[in-house]
Amino acid sequence: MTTRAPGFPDGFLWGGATAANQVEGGFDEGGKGPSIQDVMARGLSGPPTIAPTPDNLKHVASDFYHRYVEDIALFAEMGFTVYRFSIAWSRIFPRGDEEQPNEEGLAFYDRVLDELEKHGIEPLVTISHYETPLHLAQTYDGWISRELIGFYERYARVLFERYGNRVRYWLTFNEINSLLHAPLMSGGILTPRERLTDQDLYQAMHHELVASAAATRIAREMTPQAEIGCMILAMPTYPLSPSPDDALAVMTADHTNLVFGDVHTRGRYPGYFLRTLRERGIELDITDEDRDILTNTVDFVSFSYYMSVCETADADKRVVGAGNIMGGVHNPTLEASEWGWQIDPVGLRIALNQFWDRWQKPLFVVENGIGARDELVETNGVLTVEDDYRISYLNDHLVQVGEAVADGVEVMGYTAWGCIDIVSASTAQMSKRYGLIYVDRNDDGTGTLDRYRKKSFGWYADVIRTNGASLTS
Ligand code: BGP
Repeated sequence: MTTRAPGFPDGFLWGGATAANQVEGGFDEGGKGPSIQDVMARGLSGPPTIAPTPDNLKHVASDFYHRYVEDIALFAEMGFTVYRFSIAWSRIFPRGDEEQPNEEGLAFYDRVLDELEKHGIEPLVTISHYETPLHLAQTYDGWISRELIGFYERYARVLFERYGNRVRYWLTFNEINSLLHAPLMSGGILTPRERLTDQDLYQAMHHELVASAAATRIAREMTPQAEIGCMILAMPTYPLSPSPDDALAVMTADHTNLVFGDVHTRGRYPGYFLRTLRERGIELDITDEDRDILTNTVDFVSFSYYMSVCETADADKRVVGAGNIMGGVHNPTLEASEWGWQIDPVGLRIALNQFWDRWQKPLFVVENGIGARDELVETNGVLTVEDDYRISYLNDHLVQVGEAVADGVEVMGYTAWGCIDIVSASTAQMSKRYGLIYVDRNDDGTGTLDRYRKKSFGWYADVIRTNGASLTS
């Protein structure tokens, strides 16, 4: 094994990422209203309930709501220079359509920012991460309704007003392209997928894109030093065979994801997308004002990366397997995680190059990691997790980030997903762990919630301290 310095630039931001609904808990404290996650006890693996149910692990989650001081101190111990977290919309607007925000909710994030400042950690804030207020889902069917744009604008305005002088980096919607695959989690749309028309789904997409661009416009007016990014679920797609038909199938699959970045960086819909709409008989309600708002393009593009997939035009071979929300056709050359997500570090370099070549905007890897079952063991009298599998996953992906930097791609930073164990978004399990910090909580809700440093904790601290020079390839 040789050690090499992949040459991360000076000032590269190193850290971790979480989402409010998966880490905070305190689901009904401090005046918070319910969000869609409070009725999604099974995540994506079961239907929502009418009202919150006591088996929902997200109600306590990792208890960051009460333990953020300790957790941020642990992040600082690893040397984080950035922490990506989301603000729970329903802490700020408990129903989502009120005129006035909830002061207690705002004060909570003041305290979080205080802690980050104390440790010199740059905040990277996701405005909406899969936690639409439940009232907006139940009353408006989420983003199908144009009214959501106004509610989101008001919410964004309140955040920029309150935190604009403390937060430089903002993301508008988490994995905005997942809307087409997970309409409830991503778009607060309660109409079940089988009854949801393409017309409504694509209209919801348009509303989110307008809201995202509107937030960018508002930020420019209110807090000019802010940098606004979009956030895309990256899923590099390879042809299953060398046939041109498979290559074309890849292009079409890519388009359904890339359109979101295209609009965010170019300020208008691309021709291939207008063709899709025409061919499906979808007529979007797009006003002149919408078109104008969409021209407010982002400063940078952020994305999550966990895996790649294959695509084929051959219906018999088109067997879609497990994966991050959209899944895809199994790649026979790759290994997979325990949850069937195929591991492909090189795909991260490919995604970085593709996005850079296409959009010419600085890129930020804001989610990456492996969900695995961890075992707490005693080593030299200390409880820890010997998670060499996680170290190897993260190492190999970071080496590819270094390769992309060497390719000339502008990469702003890297935040490891679920840097502290949290509840899984897709399966709602605690046992699907991503953390460098172990949280003592089980799938049945038992556990002390105590925190333990995993082996990967010390490993990541070294990577950060050496600005990537300790990575091995
Ligand atoms: C992304 C989401 C995250 C996160 C991650 C891992 O899609 O942005 O919220 O959870 O995937 O997924 P999971 O928790 O399902 O393993």
